Amino acid sequence: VKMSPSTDFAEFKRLLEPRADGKPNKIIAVCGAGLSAASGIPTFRGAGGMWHKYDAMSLATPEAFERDPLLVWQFYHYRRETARAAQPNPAHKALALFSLSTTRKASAPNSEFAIITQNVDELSKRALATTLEQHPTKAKDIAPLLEMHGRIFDIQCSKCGHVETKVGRSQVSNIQSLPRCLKCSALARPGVVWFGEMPQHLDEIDQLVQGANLCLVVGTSSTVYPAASYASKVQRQGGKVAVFNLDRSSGDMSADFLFLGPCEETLPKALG
Ligand code: BJW
Ligand code: ZN
Repeated sequence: VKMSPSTDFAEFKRLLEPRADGKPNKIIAVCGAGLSAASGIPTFRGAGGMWHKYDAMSLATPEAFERDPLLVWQFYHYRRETARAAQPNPAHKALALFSLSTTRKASAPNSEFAIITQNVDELSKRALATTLEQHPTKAKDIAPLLEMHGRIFDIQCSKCGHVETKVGRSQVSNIQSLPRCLKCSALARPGVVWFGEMPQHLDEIDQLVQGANLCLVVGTSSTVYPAASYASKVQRQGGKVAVFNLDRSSGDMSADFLFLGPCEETLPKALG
């Protein structure tokens, strides 16, 4: 019989202690929209997942873009401006500090770490950049950060796939003003991954999931695949799972640890 998940931080921290066999603990964090909620970025499902009268999920699809590219661009333009104005919160900062082997070794000596995020807002990257200014670190001592659903600031050609990063503010007032591909001049779209499309960095992610013996599941409803499958995969190979979520989420009763509450409070406590 499986016991219900532990809620004990001290017991969780024992998972971060060096292993008896001398091998490093291999830790991954699988993150979702709840990680950025405290930064003022609305989540997709439940309260906050609405834009004007539209459900966010119905606009984040290839079909919606084909039907009404102007509407979809206006939705993404709004979300870009929200993300641009937002600041990383204490949960992003805790993950960033945990991403540098120099700062991680205080709480998790002899460990490896990687962040797999479904978020497209680049707040994890910005938190890492700030942390690196405060703790200059060699490149090899920085944990990988894999943005599997792309980046909201990228634009991608809907025809040839060409991607431009760090593009300025786009004009989205009418269909003629929408961004176009610099290579083939076809209509461009946001550089994010929609349903039915292949998430990014899947080979590297699969390697990390396969090697992991601890999976932190942070602020995700765990309803979107393949991200939703990583925790159970880690558990099947003998690893542990710790869920950090404001509310109940899919599969959380199978977790080894369940920290219900805002992750901007629980993560710094667990990883600090
Ligand atoms: C807090 C908090 C606080 C609030 N603190 N917590 C297997 C089974 C069934 C279906 C499939 C399957 N495999 C694939 C599919 C199809 C499909 C899928 O998953 N469908 C499901 C709906 C059933 N998946 C795909 O199509 C994916 N591609 C794919 O599978 O390719 C083929 C493939 C083949 C083989 C191997 C691998 C792949 C692509 C999925 C793309 C998802 N795209 C979106 C939009 C991105 C662009 C954009 O930003 O607009 O990604 S949809 C949306 O959902 C977005 C998110 O990244 C994603 C996940 O949402 P998330 O982050 O979990 O947010 P919420 O809102 O759901 O949850 C927030 C949580 O935070 C809640 O739990 C709150 O309680 C919590 N919270 N405040 C802590 N302060
Ligand atoms: Zn093109």
